[in-house]
Amino acid sequence: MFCFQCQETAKNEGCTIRGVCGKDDKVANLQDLLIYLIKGLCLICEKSGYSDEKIDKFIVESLFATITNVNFDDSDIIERIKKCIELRENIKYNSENLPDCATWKPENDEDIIKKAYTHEVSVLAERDEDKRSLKELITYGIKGISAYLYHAMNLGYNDEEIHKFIKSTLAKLTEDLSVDELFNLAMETGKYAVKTLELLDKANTGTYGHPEITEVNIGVRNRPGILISGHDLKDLEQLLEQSKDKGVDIYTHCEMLPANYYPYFKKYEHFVGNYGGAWWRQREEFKKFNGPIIMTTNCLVPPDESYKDRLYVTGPVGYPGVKRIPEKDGVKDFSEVIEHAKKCNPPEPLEEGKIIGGFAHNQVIALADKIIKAINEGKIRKFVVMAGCDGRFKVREYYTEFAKKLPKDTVILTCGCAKYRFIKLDLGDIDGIPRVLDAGQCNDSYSLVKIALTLKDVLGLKDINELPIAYNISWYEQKAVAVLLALLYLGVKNIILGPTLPAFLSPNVAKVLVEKFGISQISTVEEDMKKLGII
Ligand code: FS2
Ligand code: SF4
Repeated sequence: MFCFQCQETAKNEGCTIRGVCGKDDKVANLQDLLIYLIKGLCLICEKSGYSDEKIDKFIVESLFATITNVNFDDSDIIERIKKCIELRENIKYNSENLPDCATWKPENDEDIIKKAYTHEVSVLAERDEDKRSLKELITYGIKGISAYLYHAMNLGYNDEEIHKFIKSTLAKLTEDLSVDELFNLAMETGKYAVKTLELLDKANTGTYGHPEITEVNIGVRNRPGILISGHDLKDLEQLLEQSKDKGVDIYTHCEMLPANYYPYFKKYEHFVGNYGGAWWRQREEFKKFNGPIIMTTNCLVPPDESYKDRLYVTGPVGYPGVKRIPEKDGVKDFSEVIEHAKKCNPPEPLEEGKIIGGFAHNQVIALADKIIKAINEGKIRKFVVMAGCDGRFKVREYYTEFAKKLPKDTVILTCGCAKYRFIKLDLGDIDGIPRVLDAGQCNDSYSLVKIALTLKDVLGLKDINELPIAYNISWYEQKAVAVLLALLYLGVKNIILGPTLPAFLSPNVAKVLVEKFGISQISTVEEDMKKLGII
């Protein structure tokens, strides 16, 4: 296996024996084969002009399944590979002069496994280091776009143009493009990341209303509970509806926390609040929760035997031996989970208190007058975007220290699980405006873009880089790659990225990003504050 798609990749070079995430070589190789064949499927769609919603949905969900911490189940990936070939074979196409990725057919599962272990389906099949780097940057950006689009589609929002972009771009990756062509395609990926984030924002707010300032309880009640993690709001809606008046409580975990900010979900009396912190603490926290846990998307950590039988997966998520929520025509059946919860003890308390959030674009724009006044009076000197992902490595303590040391006339804009490094600190407020404004999940990154663009207009600025906003972004998985490409597409410069630059950036590609966009890696808190003009 060779995988270097996430920030925790071994030695910041690549996982070659087993993933730091827990993915074994069989699953990693099967995921490579799945992507190889999806590219072939896209090529055939392009060449034949064939298009159908089933294929679009399949591509998006399968790419999502290959994102870090989503799917660890080899049999699930094998089924997707078979489906990919079946969909392809239903299209009438001329196989002459087509590459292997568009024509290869297995006889049985053994053939699939054998093929997955071949060099030609691996990331390393591209020998040119710079082309490989750009191809993977694009592929990971498209994985992120697919995840965002998947959620929007679940809520009945879709955009044909985004599917077209995904298919045409993945098809192009089978050709021998120049470094310049690939670079342009990476920028184009950023454009579609913005478009997809905007669509998802429309889907979420159109369905559940605009997030509003909310105090989220982080303690527990004394009834059995169900913990729901990941990002899918539709899953949460169905769970809340099916579990009301059943004597169980519902708690969010990690990236599901921002669901508490939506007006729509507040009507459920048994929707109690949030339990625990960022994804990487789940082994210790799930043990103490005592009740069933549902993973709707990433980040899943390979479960401990002590709670594996309380774990349920759905959508693109998979883990061998873990129960899947039954689904028919888009309706999920949570009855088994609810019955399971009734037999469990209430959750053990981890902490008490509240998290304040709900500062998505609509809420922040509603506070615009107050914010502009504070800026004009010099009470707010700078906003610092500290958004993205959290991770296991100790080096991420940097983000807690950074937040603590920020001068009192600065405000943090956050979203994603990166917030868990500082959201529970008491950083105070500026004239009633909290110093940490949480816009939501990483899926809500569009909110931060919209806030920046609105401020730019209100302040009468020409360039997004003239705003008093500094960017200190932490990344982990491929949705963050899509968000980074979106920011670059919007022309945001001088982003500090950490805790490390992606291993998949070759020295030459990294150099171009540094020269063109001023991207740099985190160093020390003091140095970075100086670099960002904060101190
Ligand atoms: Fe955090 Fe993990 Fe949100 Fe990422 S829960 S790192 O996949 O999607 O952000
Ligand atoms: Fe390694 Fe990350 Fe790939 Fe997992 S997803 S195998 S940790 S690079």
